[in-house]
Amino acid sequence: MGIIKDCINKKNVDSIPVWFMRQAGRYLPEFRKIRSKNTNFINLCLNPELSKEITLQPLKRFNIDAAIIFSDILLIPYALNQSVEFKKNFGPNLGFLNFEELLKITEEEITKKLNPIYELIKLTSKDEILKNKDLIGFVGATWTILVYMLNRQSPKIINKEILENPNGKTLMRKIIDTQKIHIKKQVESGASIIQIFDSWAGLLNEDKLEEYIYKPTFEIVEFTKNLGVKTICFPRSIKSYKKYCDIVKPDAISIDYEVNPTKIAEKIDIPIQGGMDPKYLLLEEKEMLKNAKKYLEIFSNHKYIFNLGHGIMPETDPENVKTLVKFVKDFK
Ligand code: 1CP
Repeated sequence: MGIIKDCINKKNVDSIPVWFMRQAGRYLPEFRKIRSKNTNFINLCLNPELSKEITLQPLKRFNIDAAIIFSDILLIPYALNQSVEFKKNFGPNLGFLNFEELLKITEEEITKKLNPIYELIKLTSKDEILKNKDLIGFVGATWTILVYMLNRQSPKIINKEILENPNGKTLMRKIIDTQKIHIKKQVESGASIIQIFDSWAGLLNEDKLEEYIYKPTFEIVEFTKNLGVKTICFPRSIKSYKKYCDIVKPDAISIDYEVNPTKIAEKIDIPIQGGMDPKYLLLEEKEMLKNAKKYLEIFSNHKYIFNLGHGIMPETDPENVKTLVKFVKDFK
């Protein structure tokens, strides 16, 4: 257990807690080396030894406070027997859905398929390097998973096929049940925090938020709280973070880089995470640190976890990440 959890529990901490979304992955040469030998991404996620190695790679380089498990939100469609492939320069490509078959899939079948992830968490949580640090497990939010499963690739806009799909409601219920199974197993295996990624929250209009975002996410947050574990929600580009927090009641909220941090600091009392635009890590050191300072100062009277407003970009130089972490850790 580490200072990220302490911060979410509103305890005082000696330094600003810091970790990065997508910290384990594409920008690290040691990741790319493993990835080049493992062309099937899902199989790599289901290899506990290699996934553990990738999970810990950023902790070997940087003085960060948490590891996030190397996995993917699309392992839920995979567990529900939808094929998932990653095509170069295209992104995820999902197979056709067989609704009747999908509804018959049992908890035992799901946990059997995802068991390597739980093995990865068991192996990783025991590692010395995570002493006094957090191990973050995660799921994609119901809405984001629903979009990938029905659209079968990254969405650009939300069309009628998604919102008016005759099987949509039943599929949502199956996704929620699967998320609960997956969260419970991650927690039992040693995940100390659960982050919920709603990457496509910004694509929905206000009138659809209740049904597709607030209701299912509240249920998942409540379920996770009852397991005794804190949740961080990242409803990327949602119209109102304040309303989201009031309704969904996450333990901490991760903000994107387009939202005005000063307004967020004024309106929201719960611990806040993130915000800085990942593109600043591609700029000169001075520009990058100036922007980091902005966030640190705005949230200086808040419980704040330093992170970005979206994942680290593949073009990022790991040395810049190192400089940024040192700056955050030395900030008083
Ligand atoms: O080709 C490769 O080498 C694979 C790239 C990659 C990696 C490293 C993918 C494919 N997923 C991951 C790991 C991953 N994904 C992690 C663990 C590593 C870490 O964060 O340090 C996590 C937490 C995710 C979460 C994830 N996957 C999200 C939510 C966060 C976000 O970025 O919005 C989403 C939307 C996905 C789907 C996904 N998986 C991979 C890609 C390229 C995508 C996004 C595609 C798209 O834009 O729709």
